[in-house]
Amino acid sequence: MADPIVYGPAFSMKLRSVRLALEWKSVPYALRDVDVLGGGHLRPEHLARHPFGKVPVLEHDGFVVYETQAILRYIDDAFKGLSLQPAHMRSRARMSQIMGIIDFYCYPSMATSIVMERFFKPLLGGSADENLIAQALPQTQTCIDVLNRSLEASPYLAGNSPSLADILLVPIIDYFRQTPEGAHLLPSGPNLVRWWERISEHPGIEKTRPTLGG
Ligand SMILES: N[C@@H](CCC(=O)N[C@@H](CS)C(=O)NCC(=O)O)C(=O)O
Repeated sequence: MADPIVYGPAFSMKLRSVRLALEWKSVPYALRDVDVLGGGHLRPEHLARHPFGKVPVLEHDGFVVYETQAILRYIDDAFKGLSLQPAHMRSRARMSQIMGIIDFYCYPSMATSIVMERFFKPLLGGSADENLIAQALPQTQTCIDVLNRSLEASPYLAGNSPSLADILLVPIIDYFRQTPEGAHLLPSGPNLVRWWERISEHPGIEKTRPTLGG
């Protein structure tokens, strides 16, 4: 079987989660850049892979799948090694719940409104929309509180070992912690801070860390 191919730019948070799942499972893969900033995600060859013109996309032996949660579950099911989904149905339900929380509440506030405005917009020559950032703060705080509570009883979001929920969260926290809002708000979630220190020891984190503006 051919190695899987991951399509998308290294700076994408969701693409990084896909790479992290492959790194965690020690699966070799090829990374094919899609020039999102230059409109490459809207060209016919990429729209054939992802009709909504987004990244990431995974291709494995002729099988093409998009939507990060689906890709992550496929990776865990398709490749041997460390399991990234808890065996017990309630822990698995908790993992799915947290993945939903990350995508629907944390990503829009912490990533789209804060990380994009603080990091990506200035890199592209714009300036941060302070109103948008201010509006995102209450939901960001709720995300920190909910994630912090999930980490009260166990070292990882859905149990004693890292799961797909942790892998979905890592890229958001890695950018967010470097923003002024992250530096200010993250200490209100001490379990989350300890989680970051613990999980960031995995070599895959450094290996997949994007270089911005370099
Ligand atoms: N629901 C999709 C969302 C994918 C998504 O929004 N990807 C962003 C990058 S992280 C993207 O493609 N942005 C380009 C654009 O929206 O034009 C998933 O979870 O995979």
